[in-house]
Amino acid sequence: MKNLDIAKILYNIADILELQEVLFKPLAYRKVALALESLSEDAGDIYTKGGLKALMEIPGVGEHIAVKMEEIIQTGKLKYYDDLKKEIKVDIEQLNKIPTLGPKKIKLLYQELGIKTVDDLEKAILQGKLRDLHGFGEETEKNLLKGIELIKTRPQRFLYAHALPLVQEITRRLQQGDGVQRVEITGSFRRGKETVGDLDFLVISDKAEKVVNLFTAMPDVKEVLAKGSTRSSVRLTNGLQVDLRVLKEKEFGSAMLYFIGNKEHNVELRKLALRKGYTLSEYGLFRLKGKRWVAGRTEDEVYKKLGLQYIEPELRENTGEIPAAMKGILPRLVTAKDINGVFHNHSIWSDGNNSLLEMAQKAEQLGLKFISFNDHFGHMGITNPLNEKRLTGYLKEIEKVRKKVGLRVLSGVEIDILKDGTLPLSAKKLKEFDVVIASVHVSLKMSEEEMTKRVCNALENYPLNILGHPTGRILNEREPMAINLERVFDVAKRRNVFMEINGSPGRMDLSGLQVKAAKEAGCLFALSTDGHDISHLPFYRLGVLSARRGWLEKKDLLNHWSIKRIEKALKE
Ligand code: DGT
Ligand code: CA
Ligand code: CA
Ligand code: ZN
Repeated sequence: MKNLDIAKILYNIADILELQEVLFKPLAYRKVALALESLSEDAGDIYTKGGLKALMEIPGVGEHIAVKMEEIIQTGKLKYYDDLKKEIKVDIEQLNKIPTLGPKKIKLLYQELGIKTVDDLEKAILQGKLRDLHGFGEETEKNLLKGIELIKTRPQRFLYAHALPLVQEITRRLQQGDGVQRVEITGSFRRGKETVGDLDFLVISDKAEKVVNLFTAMPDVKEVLAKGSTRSSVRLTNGLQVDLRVLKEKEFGSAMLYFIGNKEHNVELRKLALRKGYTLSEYGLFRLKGKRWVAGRTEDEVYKKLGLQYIEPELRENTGEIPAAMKGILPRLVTAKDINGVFHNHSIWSDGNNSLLEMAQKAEQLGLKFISFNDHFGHMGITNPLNEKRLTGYLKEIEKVRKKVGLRVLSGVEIDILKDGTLPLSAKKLKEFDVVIASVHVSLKMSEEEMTKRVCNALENYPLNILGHPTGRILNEREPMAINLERVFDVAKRRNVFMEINGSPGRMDLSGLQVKAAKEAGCLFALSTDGHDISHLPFYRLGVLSARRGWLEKKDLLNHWSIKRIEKALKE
């Protein structure tokens, strides 16, 4: 059982308990689930090393939950959960997957209409039964139907962050294989895409069959989809497909090129090869006449023969990287090492799990030189937002934290952009913060024209520093809101507002392609964790992937600048 699978069970337990009107417990389960989602160490390993005691050191885990985790780790099941499911008879797991449907609505649907399954829900909507319920209406019905359609037809893609621990584990296992010289992950994962359809591994070994056997025998494999002497595909217990190819050293570079892709990049490379008198395949670069092998051991060797600079995997999307590589003008991409600090962090002053001090200390441990706190300010009830009354205490505590840590602590808020494009604090008040992030959180469904005006209005009329998660998308759950980003980029540039690259695994907002467009429009960027827990702070590394996919160099990112220069830029 992976941390994420355990987390899912805990989330579902929380939802069922909420249906049963149990108080407090749901919150406790959700808290642990959240911590598990971003824990870098496997809970199973933690348990093996230190038993129940060690589990209880995971944030939020008390004895009761630790015992349940122990059962899940040991048996892969939890009797308490199975009993709860039988008791309640509501298919929480499936209903939860419908975008816009959360535990509160599921509960209401069950109590008022006895809805237990996705099919029940679809029937009830088609019979028009939902529109009279409190908090529902024809609009909600339409959205739910769309959501049902979506989960029925959409092949689920996996979040990069959720695939990451699996990639690490599979790599480790393959490296132990007989005669294995090298293991590389390729495909969309290697390109740093925010979601992946499947995983693609390449291995160099002269004992291909043994490697294939090792691969199909991994403990997480649920089903072997294909198995040959040098290749295989499997499905893991969590549903993710993993492909493997075992190769010889001589073809490794050309195979890397082919499997890192993307397809459109590959097609362009082949065309270029043909123009230069070669053919390019996954097996190598060959002379067109006589088919003599020319190159293929390394990617660099193939790019060189084609007259190209080496192209970083994140750029291989056929969005202009090949002509740029021909001219030798590819950007020198930013790396995680270039990041000196992170923006957009929450604490228990709004909806975070940790205190300001805990967050700042963790950032310091990670080697960061600054952290910016941006607790919610606005009207969204669920996030326990700050208000004018609580601001004084918040700022005072930030002042205290400053004296206890060695890194620079920036004060700020994440403030709601209201429906009419105004903010719930005056421009004068906003100037008292080091960093003001403004984001859209409520009334997401507006026409493109209205939403664009709303956001531009905020950019024009207030002293903002960063536009938070500019599209509002939630991966696999919520589509980006309708907004004309070109117009937003123009205004942001003119008003010196940085565009956010939000590294929260489920957001990744802006996307790499949008970052590229914003850069072309002249914008600068602030990379953020959107951290709600100390375990979220390392998420800035995901943001770095989007920055790289957006062709950013270190000069484009506020996070790389010196503190002095950052503070000066934020005042402008
Ligand atoms: P995914 O898995 O949907 O997130 O996206 P990818 O890019 O990982 O796609 P996948 O797994 O189907 O294929 C892995 C790589 O293989 C892909 O990045 C490029 C290459 N590839 C796949 N199909 C073709 C093709 O029809 N032509 C060429 N030239 N390359 C292909
Ligand atoms: Ca893939
Ligand atoms: Ca694949
Ligand atoms: Zn936000």
